[in-house]
Amino acid sequence: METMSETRKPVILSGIQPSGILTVGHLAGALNNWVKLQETFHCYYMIANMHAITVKQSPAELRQRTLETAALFLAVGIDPERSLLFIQSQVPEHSQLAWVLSSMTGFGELSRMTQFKDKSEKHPENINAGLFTYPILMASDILLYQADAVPVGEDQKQHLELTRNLAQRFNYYYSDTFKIPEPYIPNVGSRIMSLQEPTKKMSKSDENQNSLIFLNDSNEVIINKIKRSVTDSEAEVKFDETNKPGISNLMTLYHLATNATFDEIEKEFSGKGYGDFKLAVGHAVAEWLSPVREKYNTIIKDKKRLQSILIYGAEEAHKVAFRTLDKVYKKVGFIRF
Ligand code: ATP
Ligand code: LTN
Repeated sequence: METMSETRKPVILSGIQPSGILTVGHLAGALNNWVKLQETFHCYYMIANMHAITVKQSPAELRQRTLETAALFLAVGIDPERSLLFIQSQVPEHSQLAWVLSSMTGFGELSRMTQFKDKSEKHPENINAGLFTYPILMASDILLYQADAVPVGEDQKQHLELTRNLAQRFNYYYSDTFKIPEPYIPNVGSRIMSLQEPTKKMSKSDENQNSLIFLNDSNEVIINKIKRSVTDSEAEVKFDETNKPGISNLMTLYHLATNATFDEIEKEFSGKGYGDFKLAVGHAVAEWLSPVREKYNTIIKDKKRLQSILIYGAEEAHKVAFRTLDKVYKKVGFIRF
């Protein structure tokens, strides 16, 4: 593999927390896009396990989820020959840069972050400092690799704006050091909603497993979850996100699985009941996800290969991250012998 530093391809960095198994929402809204970006960018794809512990995690589960997340990245088509896949905690520069940046971040700035407010409300028993300074660690993730663009969902745009502000502040105060990253919000991509509360995003930390389609769910489980999904009391298959969020969500899934347009779906199921429609969606989604699950099952069994991909990723990431951190340390006046 050519090393990142030897080429001039623009750099992409993104990450997902291993706080649960990845869902079909991640595939539709992030991973499919990550796979495509490999064609034009140098991609760093990170498992954000340090971010994950800002919410209480069981250590054994976190270890397991970290490997599962890596295996799912590979199963959907992240290619370790072209992209660097690594675990955040294995590259120490992330927390080192975060400390420097934290001395340049205002308490007021962090207090305005809506994700902090949301997560504090969701976990009132554990409003910790890590949850508060979370966006600084995220800024470090991005700035260490001089990323040109960061593919993120809407919910992360505010963190990216803070990242840009911190980079500009550092560059202005010391001298040009960091590239100012742009948000990369894909124009194609879909938001998949919870199967049980279709006005809410499908979210891997949802406690109700029936709301989620995991990327490694069996066909039978997928079909059953979709059969039991919440819909409205009418009987018309029609795309209307406001009045028919459940059916619209199933139509989005059917569209993603089969490529059929919403018009075609409406025609195909006109006059048929929701039962028939749900069954068709269940089968289509099962068929769509089967190859991912099969690849995942093979990859997760070969722990040695998985480990060596992750070790290689961390070593290469470290080389790039170290160069940036070294400059930062020099500029802030940390003595080096
Ligand atoms: P958590 O529940 O652990 O807070 P999450 O499941 O909401 O997390 P993230 O890990 O924050 O998901 O998501 C990572 C990326 O995947 C984001 O960029 C987001 O846009 C995308 N994504 C997550 N869930 C969905 C979804 N339901 N539909 C579309 N995109 C999604
Ligand atoms: N906060 C992000 C995950 C994340 C990330 C990053 C995304 C951590 N570090 C750097 C992009 C770039 C989330 O919860 N989706």
